[in-house]
Amino acid sequence: MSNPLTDPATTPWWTGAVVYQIYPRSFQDSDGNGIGDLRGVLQRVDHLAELGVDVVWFSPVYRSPQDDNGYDISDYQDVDPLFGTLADLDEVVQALHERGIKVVMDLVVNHTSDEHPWFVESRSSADNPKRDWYWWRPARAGMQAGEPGAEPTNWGSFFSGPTWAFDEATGEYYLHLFSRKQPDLNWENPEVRKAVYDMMRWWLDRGIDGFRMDVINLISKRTGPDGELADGLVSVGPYGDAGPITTNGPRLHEFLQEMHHAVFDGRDGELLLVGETPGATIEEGKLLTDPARDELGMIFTFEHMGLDHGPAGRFDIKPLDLRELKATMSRWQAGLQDAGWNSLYWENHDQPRIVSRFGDDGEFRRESATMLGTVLHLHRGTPYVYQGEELGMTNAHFTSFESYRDIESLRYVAQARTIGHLSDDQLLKGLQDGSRDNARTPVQWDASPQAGFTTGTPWIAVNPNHRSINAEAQRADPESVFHHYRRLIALRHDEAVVRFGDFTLLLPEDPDVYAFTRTLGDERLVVAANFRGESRTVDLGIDLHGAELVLGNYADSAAPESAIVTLRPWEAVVVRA
Ligand code: ISL
Repeated sequence: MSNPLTDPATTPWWTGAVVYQIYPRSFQDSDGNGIGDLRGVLQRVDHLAELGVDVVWFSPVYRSPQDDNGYDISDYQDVDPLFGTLADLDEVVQALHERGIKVVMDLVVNHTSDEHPWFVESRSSADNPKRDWYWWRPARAGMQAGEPGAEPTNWGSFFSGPTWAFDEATGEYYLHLFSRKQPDLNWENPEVRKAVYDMMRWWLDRGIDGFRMDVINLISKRTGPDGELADGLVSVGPYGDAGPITTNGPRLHEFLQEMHHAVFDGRDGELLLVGETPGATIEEGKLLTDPARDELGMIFTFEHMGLDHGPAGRFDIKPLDLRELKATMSRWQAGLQDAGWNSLYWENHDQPRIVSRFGDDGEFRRESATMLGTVLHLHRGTPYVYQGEELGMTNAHFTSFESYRDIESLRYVAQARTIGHLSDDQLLKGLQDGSRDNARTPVQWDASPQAGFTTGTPWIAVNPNHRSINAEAQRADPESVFHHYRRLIALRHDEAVVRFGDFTLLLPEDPDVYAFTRTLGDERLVVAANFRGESRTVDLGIDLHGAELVLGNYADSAAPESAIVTLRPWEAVVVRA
């Protein structure tokens, strides 16, 4: 059986697209206040056009108290003054559209800000008409509301601490899976769903081209029972794991189909709809992305992002076992081969930089960054490039706690300190490896003091390595990470086999080499990549005599002459054979 999404006659445009994620706060500042903004984006649209991306996804620019850098929204239909105005956004959208680049907005509707008028009303009294728009619950049976341990369940939040906040005025608790300033919306209430759909239609009518849906598989959830203790989402602290109980709830597919019919009908295929779905299995992935089901176009999965997590999660990073990465990626390739669609990513605003994580951000930074890009972009699916990934930007390598800004990191440190079993050195190491701030340092445009990001003081420090790693230098160097990403993006546009070809993993047991084929009719590409800083020779089992080099990441890359292939440190080759 072949996947209907791979039929060139009917496939939607986004199966051939590459998406670029902008985290506006860190992209480009235009007014010197140290925070990136929309007029800053206008200054850099040509960078995006030169890179050749098809879509820009904007992390939230809506009105927000910025407790979680905009993922806490107090007005879905306005732009926060930090970032500019709705008119600025219209200008950015127009400038991108003029360059053939579509625009996807972040949709954060599992929760709002506690300063959103809906929540302000909801908390105002127990009989307010909007009370039921959020999850209000009394204290645990037999306990005094507000007392330690009286929360309705024992759950720990994604950002440390409990998921229930006590509200003195009405004596009840509200649910917040993220920070206490991010109360969860109650999707069981049809008025909530209607309000969300109306807002989504308003954005589409303004001319945007799709949505990236934040933690969309949390919208249908159970509110009990207690979760398992230890090794949960937050492994430090006395809290239970809410994950399995609040993820992929019983009405998820019903809600998404309802949303699809209420908002997307009549625009089918025109919109890029990508859901962020932590914890989704392949079975879930198929249900969510099979076009016949009218839910989403594709999802962000998390399995590959957890492979280097130790027992204590993202702040407990261990070396990657490449065999596990290959197994995970190829299971998803196979799982959605006949129905559904993968999104492909190494980075986003929540993840450490890939070159520091799976590559080598020192001696072989250029080689490993280009190798990692090659491997990802040669899979079937829609690739996402996170700002700075196309420059091979590295982790922040901050040496003091004071440099960190992210609420998740700060609250983790605070909680860990109250428990006290980790030393400051261990805690700092955890942040250096795992903090979301690694992805949030300003984009490195040039070698000037603030990397061309701002004329003021940036809200988070610029990485000092911008003096050598920056867009200006890379534009002038044909071997740079930037030009390699340009070639990868062009390859997807030019080669149907990259867009549609079937995926077959080679050498699953090799600990160092990631190799696979992509096949479409008589066309075959062979991809081989070395994840080590030493040369490796492997037998691919495919005769490459006469093969043609499609792409390599060394200036003198050449097509191998036989099945025996020698790859230099972090080398990647793509050949037609
Ligand atoms: O990075 C994480 C915490 O370890 C993830 O679990 C993350 O919280 C999860 O992927 C959800 O992320 C999204 O929703 C969050 C927001 O903080 C993230 O930035 C966003 O991508 C709440 O809106």
